[in-house]
Amino acid sequence: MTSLLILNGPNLNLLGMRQPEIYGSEMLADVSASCIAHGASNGYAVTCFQSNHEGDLVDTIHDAKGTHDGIILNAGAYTHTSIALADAIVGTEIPTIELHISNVYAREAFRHKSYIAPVAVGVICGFGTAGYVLALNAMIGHLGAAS
Ligand code: CA2
Repeated sequence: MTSLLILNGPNLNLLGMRQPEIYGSEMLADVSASCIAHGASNGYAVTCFQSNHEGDLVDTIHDAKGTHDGIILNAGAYTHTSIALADAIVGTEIPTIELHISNVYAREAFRHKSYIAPVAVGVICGFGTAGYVLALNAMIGHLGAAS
């Protein structure tokens, strides 16, 4: 079965607990459950992982090689700073979609820079937590088109 990894970076464990005007009121566990159910109903295995630590995220991308066929990555603030995450995506050659809950281009200028976007298949942002399922559908379409 094709396997997809949803990887969430720093502070996304706070989803649903703070700043609902930006990030909505859904908890990360509920978003993850919806993604797993959506994957299952389309014949895909979905695994979700969150870490606040850059190195853990790098390790998880490395470990995804040979296990997962695509990655949906909301790298949080590391999107705007992390060459290490970009290098991990390039190094593993796993198709990756960059995802953001908020429209980062309607926010502070420092959120307009992404180290992930140039090495990603594409970017989805600004659709709230619904973006996770949008990204899953995009990855399913991308992998289907590639095979
Ligand atoms: O919009 C997104 O998904 C972001 O990746 C979220 C990051 C932010 O640094 C990026 O620029 C855009 C921040 C994640 C913080 O998540 C929270 C969720 C609820 C309450 C507080 C923080």
